[in-house]
Amino acid sequence: MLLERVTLYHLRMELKAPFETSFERITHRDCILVEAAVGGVLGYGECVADRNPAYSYENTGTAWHIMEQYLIPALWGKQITHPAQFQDLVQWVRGHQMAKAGIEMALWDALGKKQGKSLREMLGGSRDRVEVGVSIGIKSSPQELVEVAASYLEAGYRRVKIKIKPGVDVAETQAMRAAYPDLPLQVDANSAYTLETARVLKPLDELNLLLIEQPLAEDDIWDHHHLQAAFKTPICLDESIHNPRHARQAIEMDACRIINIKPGRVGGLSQAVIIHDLCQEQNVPVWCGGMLETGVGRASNLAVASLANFTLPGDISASDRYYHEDITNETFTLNPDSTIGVPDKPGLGVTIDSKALKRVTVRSEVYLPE
Ligand code: OSB
Ligand code: MG
Repeated sequence: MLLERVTLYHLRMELKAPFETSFERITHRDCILVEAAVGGVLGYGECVADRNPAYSYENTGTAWHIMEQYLIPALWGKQITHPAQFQDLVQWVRGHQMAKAGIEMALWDALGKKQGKSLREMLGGSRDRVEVGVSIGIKSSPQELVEVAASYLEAGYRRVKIKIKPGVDVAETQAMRAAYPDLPLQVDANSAYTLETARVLKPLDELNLLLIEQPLAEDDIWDHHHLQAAFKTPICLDESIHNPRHARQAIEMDACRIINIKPGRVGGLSQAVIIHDLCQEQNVPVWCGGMLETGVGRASNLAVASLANFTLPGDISASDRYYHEDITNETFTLNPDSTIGVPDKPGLGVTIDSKALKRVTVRSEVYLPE
């Protein structure tokens, strides 16, 4: 099948509540929706690069540029038989994993629709519902954090992740543990510490946490090895893992005992599956991270999280946790057992609400074969 047309949409969507991490506080979330016309069907992909180059060096501006100048042109005139083939065509483009992943997702959706197969089927997922949790941003006090967590527990979430940063870490996590002694709980520092400053986190080791996510710098797998040696709680890497080789080396170094897989961060769903498989061989559990996705990226995350070695709950909350109005007609709701159903319709299994899309689009551009 040939690629016939690509439309990029830069979206800006207001969050229901501000989301604060160690690196920024956002009230709106930006992303790029990729619409690819392939063999007469439309496939959609979500590029998770944010407005600021803070979580990653990529942002909506760089991703748009890389897609427009390199990734889309690489596909014109090429027979596309499998989405993973895209990786061979763009392998020469260094980095820019989120840009690549956005295009690849649209190809999976289009080919799934053509073949009448759901993304879960195409990826080899083994479950029809996946366990999920909620990721809670930094709050102004431990009490407020505990209250916000209470509302999510009330809504049915059975696993909570809290964001931490220097000065907003031990007291907050202790307050959560005191309020909820048996709650599956984990923390995420988004690279805010160094090996030296991370010493203050030692009391967390007594709180029976599921994991400590990405305490140190993205490009510092080795110091995570030193930190893991000092902690009994598993270290989990997020920002540090950009490809299967990083995952293999981090495991070999004992820099982490769990890996957070975000298809956007590793260059696409095909790469996420490779990392999943190599972790499975090494008995390293994985879970699906989130980037505050719209219904498009959420559908994709649910499909990938249905693979067998995604044994920890994902940061894949219900649609109503994020936006007043999503861009898909389908919304994802939380089941009473803290799971969300995996879409079973062809491709991603979602349809676009074109009016909603129009309301949140700040720029769009159509690209045709050269
Ligand atoms: O580090 O996991 C992260 C959101 C934006 C950027 C980075 C992260 C996050 C989250 C949100 O934790 C998870 C979600 O989508 O619910
Ligand atoms: Mg993280």
